[in-house]
Amino acid sequence: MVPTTCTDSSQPAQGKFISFEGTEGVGKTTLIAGVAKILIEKGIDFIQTREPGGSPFAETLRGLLLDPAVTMTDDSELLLMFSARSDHVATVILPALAQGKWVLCDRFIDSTLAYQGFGRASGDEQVLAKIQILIDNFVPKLPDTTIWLDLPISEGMQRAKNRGTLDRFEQEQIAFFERVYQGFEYCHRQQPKRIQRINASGDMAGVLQKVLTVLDI
Ligand code: Z5A
Repeated sequence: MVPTTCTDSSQPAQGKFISFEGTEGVGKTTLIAGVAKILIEKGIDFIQTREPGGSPFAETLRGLLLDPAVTMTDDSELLLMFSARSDHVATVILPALAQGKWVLCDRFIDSTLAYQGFGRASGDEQVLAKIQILIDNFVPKLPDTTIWLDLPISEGMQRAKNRGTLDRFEQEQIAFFERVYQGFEYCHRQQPKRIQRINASGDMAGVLQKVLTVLDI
């Protein structure tokens, strides 16, 4: 997916970078569509994008990263995530923000800490330190706000269970996703101001309302 755009040239520059995070099936895609609808109603310029992916090069890497037929080492996976991210940030996110647009991004750096740092490496301090070095050196802009959709693993899996072929991550066992959840808890503890924890249980309208309140729109 290359980002979709909504343009209203009358808007003053007020770009905001918002990422949406959570374990599998928490409702990020559905929620981002709800936020996008409100931004259109309010005439706020935005782009909608995702990781891994969001630029032509990064989408190519996404194909590799999610392909269940591809095997790679944990370090290779981590570096590919950052290679994709570097291109996405430079060619899509920063230009949009510079034009005053809001950026709605489905997953960003916290997914790397959660999936590669905890899902793959159980929170190993050396791996977390490696990830932090990559963030410090290759991510010039952190999200202004991150929405962490907090939902029990079993509920997310229940929501997502009707999908067809499972990708490379979805094939993991439940223990992997439990560690990923701990990873998001870790991220929230580290940066409680940026990362807003939203209870994602309950109907979509209720979850959307909580998020709109946090984003003040
Ligand atoms: N990954 C990584 O390892 N490291 C990184 O740095 C990054 C990513 C950036 C990308 O997968 C994979 O890459 C991801 C982590 C890894 N792997 N996993 N697992 P993706 O982007 O293709 O998929 P995803 O991010 O996991 O999203 P998802 O599973 O497709 O789910 P979602 O977008 O959060 O949920 P949804 O599609 O909006 O909703 C799922 C279903 O629930 C759907 O039928 C909805 O209608 C329903 N739904 C949504 N909200 C509700 C409510 N409130 N109630 C009831 N039902 C609901």
